[in-house]
Amino acid sequence: MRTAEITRNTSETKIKLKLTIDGTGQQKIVTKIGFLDHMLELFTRHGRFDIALECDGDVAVDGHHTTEDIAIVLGRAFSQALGDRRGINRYGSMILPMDETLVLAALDISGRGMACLNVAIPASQIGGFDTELVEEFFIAFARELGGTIHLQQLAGKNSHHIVEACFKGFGRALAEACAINEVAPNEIPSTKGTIL
Ligand SMILES: [Mn+2]
Repeated sequence: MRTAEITRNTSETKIKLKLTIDGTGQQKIVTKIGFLDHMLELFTRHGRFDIALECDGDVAVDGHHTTEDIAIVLGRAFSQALGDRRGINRYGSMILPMDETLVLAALDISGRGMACLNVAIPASQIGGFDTELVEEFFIAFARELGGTIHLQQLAGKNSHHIVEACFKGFGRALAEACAINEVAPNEIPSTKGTIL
């Protein structure tokens, strides 16, 4: 079972997370930020992970610490649950349409943490959530996972759709990258012999 359980407490956020990579999309997510709950629920459902996540953060300040710290804990949990990366596909991608929006999500679980976003979100806030935190989320996730995340907006105008397409597409791409490659289930997918 590829699972991880993490508790992380700082003066800014207190987070409890339970992750199962090979799940069915079950979720219990409470972040105190409605729009972030919505995005993480989509990510969980479309990646078919099981995630129980509770965050008690300083949302009276703003959503920054909560968003970034949740991404840290999620990225770390996926990294832990994947272990030495043996047998995984390593790469995953999805071109995700949502109405007028189209977003390309591509991922390489390479050992190198990096997020490249080319996404123009017209609104600065969605339901009180600062949209500049989208990039912060993926940067923190990529760093902790040890992987390269690309999100390229190919079309789209509606801010809610654009962000939602990023989270859904990333969920699908991550599920594919984490999945076991049936052709080479015992190989570490790197010419270097190690990914970590
Ligand atoms: Mn929505």
